[in-house]
Amino acid sequence: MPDADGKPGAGRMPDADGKPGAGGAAGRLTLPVVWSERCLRHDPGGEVWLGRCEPGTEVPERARTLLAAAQAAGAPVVPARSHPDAALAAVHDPAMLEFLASIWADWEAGGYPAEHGRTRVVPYVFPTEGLLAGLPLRTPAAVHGRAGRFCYDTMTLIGPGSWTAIRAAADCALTAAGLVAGGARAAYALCRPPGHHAARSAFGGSCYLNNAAAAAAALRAAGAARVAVIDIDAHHGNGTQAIFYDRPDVLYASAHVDPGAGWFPHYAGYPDERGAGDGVGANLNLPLAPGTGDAGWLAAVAGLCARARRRGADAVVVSLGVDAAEADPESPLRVSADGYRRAGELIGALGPVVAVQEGGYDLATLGELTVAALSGIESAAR
Ligand code: SP5
Ligand code: ZN
Repeated sequence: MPDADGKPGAGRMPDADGKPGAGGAAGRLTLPVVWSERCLRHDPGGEVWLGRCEPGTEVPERARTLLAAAQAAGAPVVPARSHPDAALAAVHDPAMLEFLASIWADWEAGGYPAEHGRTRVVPYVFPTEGLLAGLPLRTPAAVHGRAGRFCYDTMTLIGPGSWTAIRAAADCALTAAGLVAGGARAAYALCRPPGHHAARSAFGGSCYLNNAAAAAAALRAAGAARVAVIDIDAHHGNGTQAIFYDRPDVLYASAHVDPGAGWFPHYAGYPDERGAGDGVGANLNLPLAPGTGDAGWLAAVAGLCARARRRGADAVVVSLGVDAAEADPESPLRVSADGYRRAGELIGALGPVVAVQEGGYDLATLGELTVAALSGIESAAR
């Protein structure tokens, strides 16, 4: 296991398979990589998709691969510092924090793993608006009844190490935000699990706590008057959008595969979602057709950056998912590593950047893609 002390170890360099190392073509990195070994403790153990349990793509190996690639490119590794729950309560319902912290222990105490072979928390009843129809929201007596209280899909499972990793990922993002608030031009939070699908009181899409939103709120609390969240994950960050939807001080701007063409998160990410109340104009969605490729994707990223520049941003959080890439199994956007590097340059030119890892599921290329984006960011960040 790689240490959090910045020493690259033999045997985990990305060139072990004979390809050039990630530090070669994509460039060297000097920005700090904020990391916690605890991010590896979450093992969703698959995902229930369309009624069947499938292997799932949000696996611990993703984080190991990203860390090895960043270290091979020369980046120093900084251990995540633990932050108080108050930093999370800025963007999440404390009741959801309590749920996430305790549901595995309740599940285990209820005998679900030992007596029934249910090795992960999987919800089956969801208290939607239509189900409640105005009734008060009660707390179900059964743990399996409670399991869907905050979760909105069947793909976001919880196991024994999940909360440890979820909390560590948030600490990575908060630590990186602290480095940038303290004067660093850029920092990279190697968060796992990812976060941009998690809203104030709802989680799903392989996300539990919204790491990028927590970083943006921390930058605001540290004195940035305006923060821009630029989301280049292949999917729309419905959670981040929802958290900041009525706020003028945090721009949310995303380029993503068009939910109108049938893609997750299906219910959000449309171009007419422009913000509410004082936040009108501080939300920008640029949905893209499947198969878009570098030129169209980079034009959209430039559009996000233009909006950030126009509104003014003292600091930038980039939701850095590399699942828009050509080989990614979860999206059809077909962006190249060079496209990611150029997107990084566009974003880095906006100001100091906190890069927060989101998706990216092709283990063979996600390290190279992320290093490319980060090298673009740090070549331009001011
Ligand atoms: C953070 C992030 O990128 N979350 C993306 C979640 C999107 N997953 C929705 C689609 C799930 C279906 N996966 C099908 C792959 C074959 N098993
Ligand atoms: Zn994604």
